[in-house]
Amino acid sequence: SGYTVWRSYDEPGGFRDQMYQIAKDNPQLVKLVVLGHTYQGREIIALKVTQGAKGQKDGSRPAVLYSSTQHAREWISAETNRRLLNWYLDEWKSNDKEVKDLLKSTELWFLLVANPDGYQYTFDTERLWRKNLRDNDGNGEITRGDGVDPNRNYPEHFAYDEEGSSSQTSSETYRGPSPASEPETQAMMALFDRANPEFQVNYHSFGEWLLYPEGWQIATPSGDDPIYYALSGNLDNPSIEDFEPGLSSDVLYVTNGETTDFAHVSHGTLAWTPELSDGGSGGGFVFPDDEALVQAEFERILPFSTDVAMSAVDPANPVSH
Ligand code: 0X9
Ligand code: ZN
Repeated sequence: SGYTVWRSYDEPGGFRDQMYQIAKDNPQLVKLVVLGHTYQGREIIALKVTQGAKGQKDGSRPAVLYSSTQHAREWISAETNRRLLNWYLDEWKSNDKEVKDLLKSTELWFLLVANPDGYQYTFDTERLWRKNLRDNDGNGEITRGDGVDPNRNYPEHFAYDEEGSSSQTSSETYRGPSPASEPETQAMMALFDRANPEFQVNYHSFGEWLLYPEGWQIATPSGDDPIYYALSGNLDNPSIEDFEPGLSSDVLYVTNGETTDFAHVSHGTLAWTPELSDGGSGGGFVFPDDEALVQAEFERILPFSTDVAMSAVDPANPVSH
């Protein structure tokens, strides 16, 4: 790719290759599942990490879902999530007792690239592309007005109002023609059915927030707020250093058809949208191609991310670092 840190989806050694390699290198711990295919035919891939991954029925242990790059340009989310996956595998190999116990009791699911077409497009054509690659005008090529926002297409308050998503195909928050019309949405929903996760962490960028549902309204924080509060921390002591925790619709803006709202309402999954750090260019979406800065960002999210995993066996008694 010509980058130090960043890897595209398709390139040799890119995300797709790496996911297959990780599954191959860790047969006891990792199972690869192809959840579906994009408009351009790319595989949408999830990895399950748990002891005896292949023999163990999916969803038979309490599960956590770490997802990233729904929005194509938010490269830092996929890369820090990839590092999280590798961190668990490395800790297992070095006999970290907590991680060993965790992977005997819990399934960790990784959807590193939730929007493979869009992600690849940001490497090949348009660095700041956000949406998927639905050909909205059906002219056979991808142009400016194409694509659906993968984080507005879920069947939870879909199209509830014009503020939280758009009916205009050219909008950056175009919700798509109908709920779950998009292959990326269907793949994520299939993963929810398969794993029925206790928790989801849906990494995005940017803004340094730790957001939770329900994002379609500001009046009422979600019903599980004691657990959300315990795991999110507060302004004085946020669970991710310098990330402001709070109700997504209040702290950021209202959305509808959004992933974590779907997760919470349809599956009872306690779900967060961490908005990672401002990249400093590209309007904030372009994070520097700098190993030390990327690793520091990963280390910043690590304690919260592992707290969530450690809490899955008994969500009512959350573990906080
Ligand atoms: O708009 C989004 O989908 C997310 N922000 S981003 O800048 N990464 O596009 C935030 C979604 C969080 N939910 C709500 N704000 N309701
Ligand atoms: Zn995003």
